[in-house]
Amino acid sequence: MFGKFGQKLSNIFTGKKLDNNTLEELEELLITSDISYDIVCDLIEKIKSQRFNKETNEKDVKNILKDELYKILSPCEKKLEIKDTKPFSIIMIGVNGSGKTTTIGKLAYKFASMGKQVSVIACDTFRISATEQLKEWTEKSNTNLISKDKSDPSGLAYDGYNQSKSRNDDIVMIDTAGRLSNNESLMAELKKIIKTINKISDTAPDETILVLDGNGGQNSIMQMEKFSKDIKITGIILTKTEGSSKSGFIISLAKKYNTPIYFITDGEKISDIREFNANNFINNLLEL
Ligand SMILES: Nc1nc2c(ncn2[C@@H]2O[C@H](COP(=O)(O)OP(=O)(O)OP(=O)(O)O)[C@@H](O)[C@H]2O)c(=O)[nH]1
Ligand SMILES: [Mg+2]
Repeated sequence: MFGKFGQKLSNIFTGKKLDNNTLEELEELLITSDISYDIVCDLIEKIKSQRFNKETNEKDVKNILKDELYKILSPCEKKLEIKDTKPFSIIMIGVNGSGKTTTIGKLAYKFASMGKQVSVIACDTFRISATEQLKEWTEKSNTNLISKDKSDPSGLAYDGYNQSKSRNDDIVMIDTAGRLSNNESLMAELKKIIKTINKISDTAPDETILVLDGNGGQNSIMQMEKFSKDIKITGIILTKTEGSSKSGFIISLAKKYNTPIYFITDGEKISDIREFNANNFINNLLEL
């Protein structure tokens, strides 16, 4: 069974010779599928170079599209590997509301279910309810919350990291306040948190993960650009992917940055998180 995209594709490609008209129709179809325009142009060029003036059916085109997208995306399909460094430290960064705290909650649960000992440091001291929100998640996953009212985020990160170390935790995750990358003082604060824990351990933070809203479109591309100017981002988590948007922007990000995409999340429940799979993502994107 084809999804909508597959059906439309078979309407365009009827086994006739591929000409400019069919290519134009394909371009329009690809643009509606949430793939960024730069990538659409590349895909059209690829199909043109392989099939122009040749009899072409929907299956030929589908295979080229899948292959080309897979070439771009598959290098980003990497597992988040928890190394033996104790504690293995993960900091989550991103704009307001992208899903950092919720994702930390889900990961704490996931790691705890794998038998790991986990602490979470509530470094979003900016929003009063943020610690409360994290507390609920750590209670659900039976993991340890480290928080301190009215403390400054980097001081708390420092103390929290040390506490986690003395508990002999396997993993420590650091939640941070949402911030726009053009807010210089908040960006400076983020850099300070990172620098501070790096004073305790050379490898810390072991992972710096940018959490991106899957519905963010071009805006998410800009966020990656801006955050990575100041901070070395080692991975991406894509949230809210169960919605109508298919997060096609991630193809452009993969092409430009090659950053691992560790997880996607698709709901608000604790188990709504899965490892990123390039094949599944492409099938969903192309509605195949
Ligand atoms: N539908 C859906 N909602 C999600 C998902 N992940 C997070 N959310 C929701 O998105 C909203 C924001 O999530 P938070 O985890 O608070 O986001 P945040 O990045 O910590 O936000 P700030 O701390 O304010 O920057 C909440 O209502 C979450 O329940 C997801 O995968 N799917
Ligand atoms: Mg938060």
